[in-house]
Parts: sequence; C-alpha cells; structure tokens
Amino acid sequence: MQIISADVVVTSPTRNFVTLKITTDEGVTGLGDATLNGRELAVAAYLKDHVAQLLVGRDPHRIEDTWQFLYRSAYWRRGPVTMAAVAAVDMALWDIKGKVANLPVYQLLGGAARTGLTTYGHASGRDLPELFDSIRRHLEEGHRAIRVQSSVPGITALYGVAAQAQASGRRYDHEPAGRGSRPTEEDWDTRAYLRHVPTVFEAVRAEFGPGLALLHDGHHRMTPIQAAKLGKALEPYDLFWLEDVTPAEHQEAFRLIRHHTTTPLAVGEVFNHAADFRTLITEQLIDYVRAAATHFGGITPLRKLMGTAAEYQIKSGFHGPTDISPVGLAAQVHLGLAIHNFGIQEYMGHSDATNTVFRPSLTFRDGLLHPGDTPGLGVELDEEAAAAHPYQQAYLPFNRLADGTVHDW
Ligand code: CS2
Ligand code: MG
Repeated sequence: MQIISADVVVTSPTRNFVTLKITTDEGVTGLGDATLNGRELAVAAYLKDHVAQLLVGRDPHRIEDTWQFLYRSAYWRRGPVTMAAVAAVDMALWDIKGKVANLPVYQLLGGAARTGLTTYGHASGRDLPELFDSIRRHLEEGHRAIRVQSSVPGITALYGVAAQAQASGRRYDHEPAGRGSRPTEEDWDTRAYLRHVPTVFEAVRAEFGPGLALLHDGHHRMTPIQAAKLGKALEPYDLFWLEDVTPAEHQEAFRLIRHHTTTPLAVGEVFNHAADFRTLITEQLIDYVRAAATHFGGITPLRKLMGTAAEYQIKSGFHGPTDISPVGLAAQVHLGLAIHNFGIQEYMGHSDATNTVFRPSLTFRDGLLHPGDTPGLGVELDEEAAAAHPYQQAYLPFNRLADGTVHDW
C-alpha cells in the first residue's frame, strides 16, 4: 500500500481547524489534526509546502519510520508548528492502520484498560451564583470533575470566564480565539487574583461538599513563589489539580513550588517534546501531563512519554479544549483508554457546527468518554460541510497590567 496524496483542509465551523487527509492507493484515507490556535495557517503551509510531497509513495503502515524521517530529516526540530505538522501525519497513519486492520486505534495500542475516560468540564462565572449554576450544569451533563474559573474583583476582562450566563445546557466556548485582525486586550492583577481564588474554592466546597473533584487553571501567569503561595492557600480545598501556574519552560522553578505545596500540579499543554517534561517528570515535580497529541507530535511520542511518566506515578490529563479538533481529541481518547496511567480527560465538547463537519464516533455516557468502535480514529470529515466554513483570522487575547506592561499569558 502506498500514500498517493496528502491534502490540507482548513475549516472554521465555529473556530479554525487544520486537518490533514492522507489517501492511499487502495482508497483508504486517514485524518490528522494540525490545529495551532491563532497560528493555524503556519502549520497548514508547513504541511502543504514541505511535507505533503514527501509522503507520496511511502508505505502508510510505517508510522515510526515516517515519524523519525519527518522529525530528523528536517534538521530544525521541535517547536509548535513543526510538531503539530508531524502530529497530523502520525494521527492520519494510525487512522489508516486502524481502518486496514478493521479495529479502532485503541485496540492497536493494547486495548481498553478501563470502561471509559473520566472527564472534567469547564465551569465559570462572574459571581458565585453564576459559577454554582455553571457547576451544576456540568454535573448534570455527567462530568465527575469540574474546572473552576471565576471573575476577579478588579479585573475587567478575564480569560477562561464565560462572557454571558448560559441559559441552557448547550455547549459553549469561553476560551475562544476572537475572530478579527487584532487580539483582544484583557487586564491582569496577580495580587487581586491570589487574594480572590481561595475564597472561590472555599465557597464551592461549602456548596458542593468534599467529594467533588475540583481543578483550576492559572494560565501561566504567576511567578514560582506566587504559585507556591496559591498552592498552599488552596490546600484546605483539596484540589484535583492546579494547572499551568508559571510559564513552565523554566522547569527548575517547579522545585520551589513543589517544596511549598501538596496541591497536585498539572503542566504541559504548550509543550511539544519529551525534553520539555524531562526535569518535571524525572524529579516528580508534577502529577499530570497536560500535553495534547496534536501539539506533541501525535500518538506515537505521547504514548512513549506516558510510558516514562508511569515510572514516576505521573498520570495523563491530556489537553482537550475546543481548539483541539475532534480528530485530535479522538487521538488522545484512544490513547487514554489504552494506557494504564490515565488520569483524567479535559472535555469541553465541540459545537454542533464542528461536529457536523467532523462527525466523531465519540460518546459521552454516564460520565465516561469513549472513542467508539469505528475502525481507525472514528472521525469522518464532511469536506463539503468543511468548505462551507472558510478560514477566518482569529487571535487569542493577551493581557496587560494596570501600568500597561504586557504580562505572561
Ligand atoms: C486552556 C486552553 O483548556 C485549557 O486548559 O488552557 O483552553 C488554552 O487556553 C487554549 O488551548 C489556548 O489555545
Ligand atoms: Mg490550560
């Protein structure tokens, strides 16, 4: 069997997605996710201009060889654009292998190690009543764990907090890349944030009791000592995890944080290589790996990373916001089902428009996510529907301090 073409599909049903479609001479096709939120076209060009022609004529079954070839032959290794492009090829080849074998990808990875994946949903609110309603809605949907974000007095526009109260249980996206030609500017005040967050968790615990698993995302905005302070302040509320407290490319900073707090830590959604995790894993400085198959070079390297993490009792908490396409989500749900050290799966759920374009076989029943038993990854791209939603320029927001300084994301 040979690859005869590799085509890039860019579509924007609710937000932009970049998908690679590999076709073989036997008519089998595979899909891979190459979406890099706010920089989508860079990956599309990397694939179209530099990778697609290299795939033609290759044996699609040689996943490891193709991965090593794309990674090593480029000379320029790592980085989000490169690794998202390599990820898309890797996923598409696993998809093809599954279809040829007539098995869902999780079966090729060793089979199901659990019934389904426990998820967490994103609850947020501008005040406590709105936040409590949001938590209740997510519990009704079946989530057994909840990420809690809330407005902070003194901060006008805050990432991760839904702009409007949601009337029904309908899925929504409060972490969008805003469409338009300029990023939105938000404001930030770390001291106000550090004062407020523990009061929110105190209230949530009082309302929902000790059993509910609660998570929080710091979006890389603290210094190590501020992160240590927050971790310590949240200890009475027994978080499942505290995520992305600092810009984590400074891995050694986590030694300081870790020595000050027993709040479990999750890191890595912006990482794209095992080296980004090396110190964090081998020194057991974190508890959960937040990598996404889409930004980490695909299923192949993420599976290896989780093998290393298992040696250190570190579990998965793969990155699953709506900017990971249904293809990328499927890839990590297959992997999460098969590995022993699965921790939790982030699941925001895609919009109806996105699911119409991608048609995933994924199910979310009784609080458990399952990739389905369709051969391959279980996602079917409706190219006509995709074409009806052309690319729209979009940027993630950024933030400034009161004096106008651009702050860490
Ligand atoms: C967030 C993401 O899901 C999360 O944990 O941090 O939504 C993140 O903001 C986006 O993926 C950025 O593209
Ligand atoms: Mg995050």
